Amino acid sequence: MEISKETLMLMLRRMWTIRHFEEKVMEMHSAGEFAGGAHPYIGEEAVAVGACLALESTDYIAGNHRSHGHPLAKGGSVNGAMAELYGRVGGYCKGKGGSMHLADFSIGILGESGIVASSVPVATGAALASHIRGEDFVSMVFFGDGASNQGACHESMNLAALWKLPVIFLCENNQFAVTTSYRNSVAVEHISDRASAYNMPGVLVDGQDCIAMYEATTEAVRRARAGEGPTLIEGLTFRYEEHSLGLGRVRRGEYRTQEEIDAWRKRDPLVIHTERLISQGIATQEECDAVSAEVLKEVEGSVEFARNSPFPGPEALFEDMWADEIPAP
Ligand SMILES: Cc1ncc(C[n+]2csc(CCOP(=O)(O)OP(=O)(O)O)c2C)c(N)n1
Repeated sequence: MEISKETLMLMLRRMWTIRHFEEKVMEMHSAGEFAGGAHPYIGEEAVAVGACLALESTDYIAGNHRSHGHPLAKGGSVNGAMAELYGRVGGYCKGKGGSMHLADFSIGILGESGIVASSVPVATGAALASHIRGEDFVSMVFFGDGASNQGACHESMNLAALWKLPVIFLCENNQFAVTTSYRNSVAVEHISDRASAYNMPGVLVDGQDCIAMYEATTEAVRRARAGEGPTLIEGLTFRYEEHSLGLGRVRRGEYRTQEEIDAWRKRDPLVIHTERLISQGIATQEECDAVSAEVLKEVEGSVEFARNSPFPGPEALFEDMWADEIPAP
């Protein structure tokens, strides 16, 4: 597939945005600047970026508890993401959602949920809305290997396949649900094999390779828009950090070895993409370094933005709690 230099450089920029953002979040969380859970996405950047760049801004995404990277991959505001984690009014949800609730409908980000697999039916419902209204948008949902065992996931896949809904089921197989390996909890060899039960394509993709993710998602988007129905994509990847900030590293040796972590770190998505850009003469090392430096400044600026944004006041308690009344047809 022919991919423009602009898109290839945007992949690099968005992956660096997520990497720097997550590193800053870890630093600021351990410094006690904000409280609450946060699930680092470091190591999985190519999955979100490759997939989201295959979408239009009018397409929808939904995520899960590990979703800082998804809105950033879709071009969402870095300031808004950081301020939301800080619980400030400048955040995506005016500081009332936090790390697991980054929603921005203006660019198709439906939001996330900490209830494992619960966004899968939400994205399927959005695809149903597109189908019923005769609209052109597709929806895509990110969920983990652990979530792929949940009933809501299978119910959604079945109906989506039956009704040929324009939805993409994107399983980010980072291989562990907290400390449980998918090899001990999933009956098939690959999560993508589950697609055959629902008569839809199941595609196993190297989740460290942004271009491979982009190509697989582009085909799934084409199918969805053509009315051919859903696709299950499995991006095989690895989470570098522990399940959640604040859990500590005490259990690391119990469920994955240092050798395994080191081996996956060698297949870092940013390194793979940068080396490819340089070896194919698309960009120089200096150009790639400049992208990283620019993004780092933006992320550092987002911390200042968050610190300077106020906490929501009690008067905002009931704002945005109910939908506007829907006019009768
Ligand atoms: C319905 C439900 N069950 C259990 C939990 C507790 N929990 C939070 S994250 C998680 C693991 C999810 O693993 P996976 O879907 O593979 O995503 P990952 O964390 O690996 O990205 C669990 C069990 C929950 N939040 N919701």
